[in-house]
Amino acid sequence: MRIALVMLPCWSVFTPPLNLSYIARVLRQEGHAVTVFDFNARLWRAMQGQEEDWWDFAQYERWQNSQIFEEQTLPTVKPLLDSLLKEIASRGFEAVGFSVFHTTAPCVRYASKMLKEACPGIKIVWGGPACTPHWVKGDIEEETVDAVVIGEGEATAPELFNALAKGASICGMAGVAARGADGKMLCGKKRPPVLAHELPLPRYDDYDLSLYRFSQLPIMMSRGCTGACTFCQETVFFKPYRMRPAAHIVEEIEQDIKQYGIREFSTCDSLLNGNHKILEQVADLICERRLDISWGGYARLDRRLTVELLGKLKKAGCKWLSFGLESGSQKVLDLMNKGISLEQAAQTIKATFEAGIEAHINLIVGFPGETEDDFDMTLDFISGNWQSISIVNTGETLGVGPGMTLFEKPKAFGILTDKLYCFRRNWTFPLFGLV
Ligand code: B12
Ligand code: SF4
Repeated sequence: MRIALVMLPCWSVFTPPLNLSYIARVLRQEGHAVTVFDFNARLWRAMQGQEEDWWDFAQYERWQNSQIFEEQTLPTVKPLLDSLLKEIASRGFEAVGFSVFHTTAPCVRYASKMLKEACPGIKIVWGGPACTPHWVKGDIEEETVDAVVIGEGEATAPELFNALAKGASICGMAGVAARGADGKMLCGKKRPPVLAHELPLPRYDDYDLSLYRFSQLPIMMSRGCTGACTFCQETVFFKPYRMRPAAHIVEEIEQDIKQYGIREFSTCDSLLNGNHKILEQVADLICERRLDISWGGYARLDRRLTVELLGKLKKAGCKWLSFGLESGSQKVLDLMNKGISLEQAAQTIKATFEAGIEAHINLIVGFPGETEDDFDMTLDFISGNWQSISIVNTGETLGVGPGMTLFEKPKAFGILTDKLYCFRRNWTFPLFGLV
């Protein structure tokens, strides 16, 4: 089957997308003719030079909020976007796969409708972290999309596209949500977790690597997380936590250096230190093979991140670790089910700094039950540990979405609004002093 895989705005322009690289490889293994289009990066480049960078953190609402997208963003980007989409429409693809994040969703909806109109018979497939049954139901029933891959895509996508190529039924296929005979959404059962070390290594020959903001490549050493924070969807999406064997990770790093001459890596793990033993082996192997690389990533404030291990990570090129501290109030951390103590958090941040690795911290504001006093404690934690903290990512107010415990059991957290299904802006919950 002739398949186009497409990334639309707005997603990170730091590196080529890892998800489409994995999906492209497994589809090619099945004999499909796959072309990958990173229209996100191409649009970003084409729009350089405007006053504001619409790919900047502060600008995501332009892409994420459907109303703002349609009324303000689309009128500006339409000529460019349409010319890119025409590239797909004119090349006879039989199916198009889009990667859907909350930040790409309005644009994906627009492109899906446009391509269906321009190329009757074309099959539209979505996959990505925003694709939960709850969220895609309307799009499936309104025929904006023919099939949605729910969860990890590497096992589902080959079976799905093989069936589409044969004109076979996809209804009820594991890992797929599609329209049933009655026009209603039907979801197949969940698939077992993907073992990334059994997959072909992702490649980046499809991309113009000069387009990206940094000369970096993505790499994912593990999938999932060992935590179960009540505001996080991660544990539902990539479940359970699994880390690739160290030798397999290092093989990918060596391939990327050899193939693309790039020595800087952007890790796509939700949790780098879910298996401290393998992480240490990775560091040892990188040093043994003198790979001279740099990298950083998300980690948990865990006491097993010892001074010794941090020293090894530093030698292996780790430049920064980004920790989900979230709050300086133990009460709020417990409500979040973070599983960390503030004392341990302070120790790990200090040890990270002393090992020569930048410690970044991420905060969440507006968790149900958080009061102004709790927020003051967060400020106190930062001022008490500022010498060891390199960056404080303030993020935005708490968002609530499918998969999160907060979403599934809102009443348990005193959330009274029924307008939960939205990210950040629209929800009507007051910031402090919650019920
Ligand atoms: C690394 C990362 C970043 C980095 C990206 C760096 C880079 N290399 O470019 C940075 C820090 C820039 C970043 C920023 C943001 N991020 Co981020 N990020 C991640 C993280 C940790 C990894 C992303 C990744 O590459 N995953 C690996 C790939 C393989 O997984 P995947 O994309 O889910 O793809 C699989 C499936 O979804 C599916 N699939 C995906 N696409 C397709 C397409 C088809 C056709 C098919 C069949 C299947 C399929 O198959 C894939 C393989 O199994 C994820 C969490 C996670 N572990 O995934 C969060 C995550 C993607 N980020 C998220 C968010 C919210 C953001 C921000 C909006 C945060 C913010 N407020 O600023 C920004 C948005 C960036 C932007 N410009 O638009 C959310 C997205 C939620 C959602 N539902 O959309 C996630 C899921 C975290 C979370 N649990 O909340 N992020
Ligand atoms: S530690 Fe991070 S990735 Fe893991 S469940 Fe908590 S917030 Fe999600």
